Amino acid sequence: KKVSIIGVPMDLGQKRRGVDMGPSALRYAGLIEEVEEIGYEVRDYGDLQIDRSRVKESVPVNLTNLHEVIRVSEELQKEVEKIQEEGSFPLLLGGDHSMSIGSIAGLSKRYQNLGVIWYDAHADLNTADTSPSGNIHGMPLAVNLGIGHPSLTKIGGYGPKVKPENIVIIGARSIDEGERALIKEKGIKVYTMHEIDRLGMTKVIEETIEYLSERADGVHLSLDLDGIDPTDAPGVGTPVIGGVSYRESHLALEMLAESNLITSAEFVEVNPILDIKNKTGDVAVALITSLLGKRLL
Ligand code: DIR
Ligand code: MN
Ligand code: MN
Ligand code: MN
Repeated sequence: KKVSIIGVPMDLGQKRRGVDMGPSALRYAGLIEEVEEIGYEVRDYGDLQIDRSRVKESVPVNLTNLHEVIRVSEELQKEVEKIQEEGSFPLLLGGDHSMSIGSIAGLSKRYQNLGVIWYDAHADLNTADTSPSGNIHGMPLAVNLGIGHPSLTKIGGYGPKVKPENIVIIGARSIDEGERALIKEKGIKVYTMHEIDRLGMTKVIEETIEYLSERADGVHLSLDLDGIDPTDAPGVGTPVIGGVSYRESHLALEMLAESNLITSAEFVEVNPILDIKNKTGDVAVALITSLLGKRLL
């Protein structure tokens, strides 16, 4: 059993500083040791380089820091492909969620039907036309569907990377108008907090596993820590009240571990500057170990 780790200290997909320290926070919280303890051979490839000097470059309207996001995405795509060739489980640490453009560009080359679980308070389905912020971290899922600026949707030389019917969004509670329209148009499966409250997390994950195992040949878990309630995960740039609890999230990831469905994962948007004594970093590491099969007994 092998896990390969890459940190992506990317913070250019949004406008607050601090999320670039996410990978350090997870390593500081004992990530490598904890994963080794479960019995994995861990390779830590360290962090990609982000060039902050490029923040003043001019970009198309409503696509903040586009050029550096493209460069990092291309680099991450290549690194992820290398890890997959090693037959190792890719575990990617963010960084803001724009990194998912590069990670999924690398991952999806291998699969005809890559499934994606998007665990997030947001849908990340904006484009430059619909985004209220111009922040690319609110756009990666649209980009992976092939919707958005061509310089992003064509990363890796192909696209779309993911089919709408192969996506499950879990934990959504802040959805913009353009995102709502896209969800309806494409028929994307979404468990908002309403469905999680009504059905319970057990049912939500059972259904998700059944749904994706019928159609996907690999499943990537893209977990934005802001999916979890801010009382349990305060160290995120865009906290939204009324989220999934720490316990429910553990349950979800333990059930996913048992299903053997997940073939790669990323844990993003940890911002240690906004955190309380690395609480969110600790939560992320605990959830990663659950996903990788840690059990109490
Ligand atoms: C908002 C916030 N929907 C946007 N998105 C965030 O800027 O597009 N995603 N925070 O994680
Ligand atoms: Mn997100
Ligand atoms: Mn593919
Ligand atoms: Mn989010």
